[in-house]
Amino acid sequence: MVRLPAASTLAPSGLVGKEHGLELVHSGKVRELYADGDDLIMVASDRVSVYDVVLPTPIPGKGQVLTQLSLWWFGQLADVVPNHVISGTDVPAEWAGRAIRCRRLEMLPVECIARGYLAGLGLESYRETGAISGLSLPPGLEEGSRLPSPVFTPTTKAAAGHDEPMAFSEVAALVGEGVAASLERATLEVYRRGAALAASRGILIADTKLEFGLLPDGTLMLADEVLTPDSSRFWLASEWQPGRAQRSLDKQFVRDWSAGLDWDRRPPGPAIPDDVVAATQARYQELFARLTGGE
Ligand code: PZK
Repeated sequence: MVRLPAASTLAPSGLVGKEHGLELVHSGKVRELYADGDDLIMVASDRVSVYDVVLPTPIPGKGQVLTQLSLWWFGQLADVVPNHVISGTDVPAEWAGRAIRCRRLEMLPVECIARGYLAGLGLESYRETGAISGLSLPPGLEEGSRLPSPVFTPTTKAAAGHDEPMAFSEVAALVGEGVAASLERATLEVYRRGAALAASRGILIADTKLEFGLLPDGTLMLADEVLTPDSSRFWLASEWQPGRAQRSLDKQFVRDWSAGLDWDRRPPGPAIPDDVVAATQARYQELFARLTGGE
């Protein structure tokens, strides 16, 4: 069994920042993770990435919207699988609204992806082999097509470079047969429940990436963020049209604007103009209101 590293071994000390008296244990493209005693505090920034490049201009309010959306989904899905959330309010005041106090888990080294529509790497795999993660799909599907039923397409968690697809047997070899089966079940059930709820509000969730961890007693817990536009592809149902690339509900303004620039999609990215920032900000807020509204 893999032992949970002590907080001080998660990142080499001397390289970690100290802010608010908390130790920075992980810095992602758009989020930071701090240790607070036995707990972790996950902080979402307003940074935005397109084509895997973080742009120099923040989208004000993005971190708050994604944090509140994730908290809302954790609540909606709590009967499917328990989650790592301790509190969305008991966080340092400067991060109020965009941070979550979480339980520290033994994270499982698998990116758990569920796909209900053909896009991204799932589309590439289907075009090359007619299958995704070893699961044969019917012929004649197009970009954006809905799959006959959602599929579990786990990948490795590469520290650097690209995540590689994993067969179910490879997941089982890493985490054990029982945990692997639980990961597949929980991933597909979270996706089905989330996609059905979103669809009832005019939003399609094409795919989503989930991360899980274990409590010391072996209980499987949903961790990280859940069903946010940074972890999932959201499409407007009214615009959905298989056979072409679908418009991303959140970042389309940024993508459309950047497509007209002389930028090779390598860092550093270009600064985003005010009108594109404002339109993108409005998109995030609209997405949140649509999904969570009408409670
Ligand atoms: C954990 N990440 C990803 C990287 C972030 C997040 N509950 C947990 N217990 C232990 N470890 C993690 C979690 C969670 N969630 C998550 N890395 C470790 C990550 C960078 C920034 F906000």
